[in-house]
Amino acid sequence: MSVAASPASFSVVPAQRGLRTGRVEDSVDEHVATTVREGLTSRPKRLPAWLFYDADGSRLFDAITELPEYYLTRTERAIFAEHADGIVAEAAGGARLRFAELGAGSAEKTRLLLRAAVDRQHSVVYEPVDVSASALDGACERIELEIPGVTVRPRVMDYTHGDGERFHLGPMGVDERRLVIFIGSSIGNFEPREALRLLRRVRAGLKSGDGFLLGVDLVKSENTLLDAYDDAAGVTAAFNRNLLARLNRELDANFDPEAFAHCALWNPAKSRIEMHLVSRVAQQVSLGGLDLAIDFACGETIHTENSYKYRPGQANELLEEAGFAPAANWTDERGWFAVCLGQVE
Ligand code: AVI
Repeated sequence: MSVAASPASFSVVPAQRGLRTGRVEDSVDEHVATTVREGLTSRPKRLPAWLFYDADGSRLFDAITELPEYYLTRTERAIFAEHADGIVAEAAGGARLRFAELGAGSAEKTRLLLRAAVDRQHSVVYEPVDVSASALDGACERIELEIPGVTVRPRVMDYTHGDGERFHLGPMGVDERRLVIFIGSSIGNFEPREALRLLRRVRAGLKSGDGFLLGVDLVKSENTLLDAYDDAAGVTAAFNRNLLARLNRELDANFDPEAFAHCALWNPAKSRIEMHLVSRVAQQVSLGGLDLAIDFACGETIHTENSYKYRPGQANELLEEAGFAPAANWTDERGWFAVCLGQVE
């Protein structure tokens, strides 16, 4: 276990939109409210990782991806830089390809694939899928400007929920194949059962020849993994604690984020990095927006994230279980990260 004992040296600069100024938000998001009530009244206490990503949390995550210890982003980017042409050729199999990406993000790594597709077929349709329309806005405009030949068709959709429901992305040309991209080790933040359910839903909305490109972080030395989730500059600690600051802003809570230590630990039995917030003292916290008071014992934790690490071959097993035929894998020379292509037969 590694606990960051000192306060984070990385602080959040309030976003420029006038909303994140420390005052309580005007209205309470019901989904956030229900989730937080459930999570903080259960034992052990837990909060889901999606709560990290408010405006401040998203900026902190972008900062994490640049950290020397956080090898994931740059390793996956290097795989794409080296193999984009091969990935596109393998997925296209002679047809025209169009891309759908789960989670919009900055699409920084996807650009490498889009460029390779434009080189190959002159133009390409890119469909970023996200629950948040605002997350899609900026990224889309920039890509069309930066890569002539790319047409962006954003889709606002909650791809993480909707048990049993089909995942519909709309019609395509006769000679087109769709490649659904889910990269950045995002699958690692899903429980194994949820991951399988998500892939099955996506598979149900695809046709023969379409593909799924999955980026997974692989098991490696415990120290390397722990450093990636407990960096020296304290950015990951700030990311973890921002969750409490978010509850202060949105739910009128009075958490003192520094009264909680950031803890990252490797759980070998579950093959996952866990993040927790550990109460440094016995304390009571009130959440005015929920009319709720929560007691914490000294050392009691809130479990905030799981990040599953795959062993080689495991992503292909997942693809197969979801109904895709494993078609190709690309990895880096250290074997730290894998990009796996599954196809619908
Ligand atoms: C977004 N996700 C893949 C990141 C991860 O590595 O699990 C989130 C993260 N948590 C701490 N650092 C980064």
